[in-house]
Amino acid sequence: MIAGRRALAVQAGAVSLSPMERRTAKTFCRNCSAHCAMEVDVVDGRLEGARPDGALSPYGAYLCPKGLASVEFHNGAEGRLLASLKRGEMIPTTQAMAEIGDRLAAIVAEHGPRAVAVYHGTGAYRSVLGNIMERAWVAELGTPNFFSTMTIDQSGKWVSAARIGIMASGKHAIRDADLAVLSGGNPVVTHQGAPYAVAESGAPGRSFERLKERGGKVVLIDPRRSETARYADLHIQPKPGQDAAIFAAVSHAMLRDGTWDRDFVARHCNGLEDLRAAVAPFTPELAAARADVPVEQIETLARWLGEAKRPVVGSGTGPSMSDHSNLAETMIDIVGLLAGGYRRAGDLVRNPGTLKSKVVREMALAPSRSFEKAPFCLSEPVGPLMHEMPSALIPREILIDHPDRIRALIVFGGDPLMALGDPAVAKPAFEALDLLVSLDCRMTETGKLADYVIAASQPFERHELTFAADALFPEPFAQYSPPLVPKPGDVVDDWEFFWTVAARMGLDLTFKYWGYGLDYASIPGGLKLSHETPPDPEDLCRFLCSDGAVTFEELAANPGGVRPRRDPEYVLPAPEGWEQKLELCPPDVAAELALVAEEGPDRARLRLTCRRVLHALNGAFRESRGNRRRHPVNHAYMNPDDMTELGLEDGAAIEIASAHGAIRAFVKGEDRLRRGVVSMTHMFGTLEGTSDARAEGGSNVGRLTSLTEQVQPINFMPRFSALPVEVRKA
Ligand SMILES: Nc1nc2c(c(=O)[nH]1)N[C@H]1C(S)=C(S)[C@@H](COP(=O)(O)OP(=O)(O)OC[C@H]3O[C@@H](n4cnc5c(=O)[nH]c(N)nc54)[C@H](O)[C@@H]3O)O[C@H]1N2
Ligand SMILES: Nc1nc2c(c(=O)[nH]1)N[C@H]1C(S)=C(S)[C@@H](COP(=O)(O)OP(=O)(O)OC[C@H]3O[C@@H](n4cnc5c(=O)[nH]c(N)nc54)[C@H](O)[C@@H]3O)O[C@H]1N2
Ligand code: SF4
Ligand SMILES: [Mo]
Repeated sequence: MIAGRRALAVQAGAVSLSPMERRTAKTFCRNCSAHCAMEVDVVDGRLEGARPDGALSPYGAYLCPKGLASVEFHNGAEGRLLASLKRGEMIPTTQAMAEIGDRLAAIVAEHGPRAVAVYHGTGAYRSVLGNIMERAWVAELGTPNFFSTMTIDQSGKWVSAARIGIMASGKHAIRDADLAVLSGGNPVVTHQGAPYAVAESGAPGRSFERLKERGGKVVLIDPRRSETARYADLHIQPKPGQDAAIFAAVSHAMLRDGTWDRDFVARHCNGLEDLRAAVAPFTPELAAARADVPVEQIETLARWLGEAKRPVVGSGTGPSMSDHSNLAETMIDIVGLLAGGYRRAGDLVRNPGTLKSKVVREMALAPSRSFEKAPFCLSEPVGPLMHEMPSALIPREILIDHPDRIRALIVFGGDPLMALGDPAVAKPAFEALDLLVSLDCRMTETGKLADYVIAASQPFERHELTFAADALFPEPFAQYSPPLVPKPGDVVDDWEFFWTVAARMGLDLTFKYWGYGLDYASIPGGLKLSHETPPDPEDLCRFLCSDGAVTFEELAANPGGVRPRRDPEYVLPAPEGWEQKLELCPPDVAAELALVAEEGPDRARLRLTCRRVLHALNGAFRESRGNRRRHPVNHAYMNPDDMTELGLEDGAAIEIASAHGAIRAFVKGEDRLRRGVVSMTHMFGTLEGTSDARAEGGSNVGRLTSLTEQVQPINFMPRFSALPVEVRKA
């Protein structure tokens, strides 16, 4: 413990009770892992207004529209489940959990633990205790079938790490960088920032402004002149699906000009000459022609990367969802390595972690190639990435004729039938399950098919810690929030569901401080829970603080959060004799580069690209009145010149067809888009849709995507962006 050198920034009198039962409580928003600090008014046990709390937050006073609306969402703006359901009929939640426990026990007794799978959706990430209890249960059960949205999101980044390795010192913090290069992400809308994309999650615009005030530059690569583009000194607006070629060409130019960081690369990387040979065909001219951008832009990007002292290179979902997504993400990482965009021994560690502190060293961690190792999927000879199996294989792992196939699926805070796309493949598989459970605060398309829907509590009703943001905050900070209002109706906390089901199955769980990259079962220690007495959630939070720079008691006494003031910490050198290296050009990467080099020009006239909306979070919040007014449907945005060419007027009903399916939608002109792009948000509409997108609240773009064709090797990532489509008047 570092209690000796800890001085606390204390926030006094945060909760004030008045005789009218009106109080202001300090808490934090859990709609995404930025965890922005906020104040909410609690009036007679009900939440009223919310406002940002800048007193201690490392982002300053900030709430995005989703944060500002979180009280409205909490109060049921989009219809909330207050009771659990068994095939559409109300059932007491306790009884439903007992029945589920018994069914699972019987399935495991007959078929073994592999028959049980979980899908961990976006909602699950905001449930700290639920998240860990779920992993404790999966580990105790012994099933390898852990799926999450990550493998239908940006697991190209995990593939890259598994193939080239990980630089343990991490990228430069935005607060230290002098050049930020971001491909295919729009943090100003999505608040998705470091470690993968480039920006801070909270107040992302401010992080770009500060960088520019310091004289730094921002480069954005996006077919759309997005909201983030307003900060870009250089905006490259390519055809979608060309990131692998663009970043291979940037590598080519840096190697050609001798501007790569020789010292860093020599110390930490193998395979430079193999990389040079593999990217030789990717001249800036070739990439510029493929992507249909001026060649000077690629040259400028390469030059700036060569000149920058502290560049940081990253990406959002664009490259992860398009053609050659694994290669694209790998080449983006390679450019970051060539530019030396990682912290060195002696660099300041701005946030060493508060709930869990870590020592940061300048050292390479060799590629794990975990996907080549057991346990393998049944339907494909592929193993896990970061201890997870590819979500796109869920339908095949259910339908395969094998004694170990998946028979029960627990969906935690997600809507996989919408998220996976290709309902023609996914829906029959979900229907073939012996048991499908959805644990959610509202009804989803997957929930409609489930045997049981368990009504979950919402964040302001639970005990929670800033666990997900602990390493992401730009400065050390932690906050704890007890429940602010009681749970309504017959809802349970997510952790209670997993604990209760485990207890019914006779499993004693061990509650541990888990983090990405760790195999839960191998984490030493933990809090042993009995299956007889439910744990006290406050004790669970106390346990999560037991190793940190602040104690639970300090957090509980300071509801506005705690910023541990500590001596500055610096990156340490690698341990003596450390020999692990990163691999810049493993054979599979070289082979994929050769394949892309041989491709002809892109002949697709239109490609559908992914995008997100400011006021919703994938499928969540979409049904609120405000969002229904803002987004009665998910419009198909197109460049007005493309619309003129197709004879389409603003608002016209159109049919969008891909090689896999067709949907009806409404078109809207957007001159921010380059030509040749149809830009549309996912998770709108109903699963299978009909001809009336207006009546169904939009169109399910997942009906245009495929779970079996054009999927990537290794993670089976479907093509959700840069998908060739045709558009005609409906
Ligand atoms: N408000 C809001 N916030 C969210 C979400 C939400 O739904 N709403 N969702 C959350 C989730 S789950 C995630 S994963 C994150 C995602 O966060 P982001 O990655 O920032 O999400 P998008 O806004 O979809 O940004 C993707 C960008 O990539 C561009 N693009 C598409 N195809 C390509 C391509 O081939 N190459 C390049 N270079 N660019 C391309 C698109 O035009 C778009 O601007 O956001 C999270 N935050
Ligand atoms: N075509 C296409 N498909 C895509 C994408 C795309 O861009 N294009 N994007 C992909 C990406 S990046 C993602 S992340 C996935 C999203 O896929 P999912 O995560 O499966 O979908 P969401 O709609 O985010 O589901 C989150 C659910 O969590 C619930 N929830 C919220 N809070 C809580 C809570 O505290 N507890 C519980 N138990 N539930 C809660 C919400 O009500 C909501 O139903 O979709 C993927 N699919
Ligand atoms: S950025 Fe995330 S945590 Fe912050 S207010 Fe918006 S949704 Fe909430
Ligand atoms: Mo996502």
